[in-house]
Amino acid sequence: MTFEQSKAREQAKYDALITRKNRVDDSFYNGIYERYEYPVLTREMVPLTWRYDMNPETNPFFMERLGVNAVMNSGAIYLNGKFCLVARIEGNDRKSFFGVAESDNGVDGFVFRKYPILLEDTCPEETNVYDMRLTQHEDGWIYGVFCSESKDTTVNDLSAAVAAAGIVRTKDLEHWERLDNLTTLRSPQQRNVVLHPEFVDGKYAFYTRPMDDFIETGSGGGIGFGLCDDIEHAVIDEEKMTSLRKYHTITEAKNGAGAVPIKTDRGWIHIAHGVRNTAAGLRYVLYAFATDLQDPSKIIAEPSGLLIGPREGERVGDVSNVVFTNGAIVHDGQVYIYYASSDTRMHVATTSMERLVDYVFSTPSDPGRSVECVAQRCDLIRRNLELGE
Ligand code: M1P
Repeated sequence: MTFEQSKAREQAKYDALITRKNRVDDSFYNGIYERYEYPVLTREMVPLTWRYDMNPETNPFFMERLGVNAVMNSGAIYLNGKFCLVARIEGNDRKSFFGVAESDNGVDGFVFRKYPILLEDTCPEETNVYDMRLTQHEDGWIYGVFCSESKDTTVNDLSAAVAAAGIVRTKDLEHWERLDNLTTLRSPQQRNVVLHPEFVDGKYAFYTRPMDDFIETGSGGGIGFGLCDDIEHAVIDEEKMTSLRKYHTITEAKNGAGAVPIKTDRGWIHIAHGVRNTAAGLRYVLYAFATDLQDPSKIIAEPSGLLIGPREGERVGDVSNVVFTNGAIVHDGQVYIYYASSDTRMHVATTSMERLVDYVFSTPSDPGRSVECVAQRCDLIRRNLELGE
């Protein structure tokens, strides 16, 4: 095949993907949310200009020169009439970066802007960046909080790394100002940090994830919460605990804040991830909980178990058996939960605010032991049978 033929064929495939209509997957039902037939973003939806050298003289075989391995964990925001995702794009070189993809309806038609985001190079030791959470803060800025990863030079281990929370801000997702990384005085590492959209006691409030180590959270008990005065030089001293890791639950190994909390009349709804260990490795699922409107660190509802788990093709990818979210959008009473599967591609699940509130506040919580879980289920069955079912 000639250069021109290969280019035309790949361009046609790309065009077909970005114009493909997405449909609710009717084979799945739980009443809580809808799943969709196709992912909303995949590596094939990264523009050809980001991957190929389009010049036949310097690229006679029309080869990918800078390939993309995965498009995943995306921050999400509704801005200027568009559903915007700030996706984590992982190059074949394992380095991640961010790119803005926009859609008119939130379920299909996501197209990347012309260029990825080129962050200010303010941290010479930073090797990798990923998983940006986007917060439309009441101070008027849109903040992006992401993982800033550097090599751990204090130990003699080539793969040892240190995770910190990087912070940027913007008004248009086009021009970004980099602020100081978050400092947490009592936690050596941080990942999965989320900025709360409102001031709490007049301060900026962050959900944190204290960790002793890059992979293991160690003594970190779950999702933390801390306040800071100055967002430009953010320092958190005390981190209170909110959603805890618990023995024999979906959060036993670790958990982490995901989407920016959603404000409802009854409380802040959080969609986070929980991790447990299995013989096949770590399993990541999404779960939800609610915190108090006045004290967003205080848990007021904890529906039992997982909200979204990896299913069918979602189970397989670069890091299999994983679903992960770092963004949701509420628009016109509908909730769009963006989640990645197996660190490979992005999906959406949709629900309504009404249904999400009902799920979070009316689903029973986990009693913690099999015998009590069976009693809980028998009670449900008895009530159904009494209805004549
Ligand atoms: O590989 C699964 C996820 O692992 C990390 O999450 P956590 O910090 O909770 O282990 C993140 O690096 C995330 O990017 C990744 O999807």
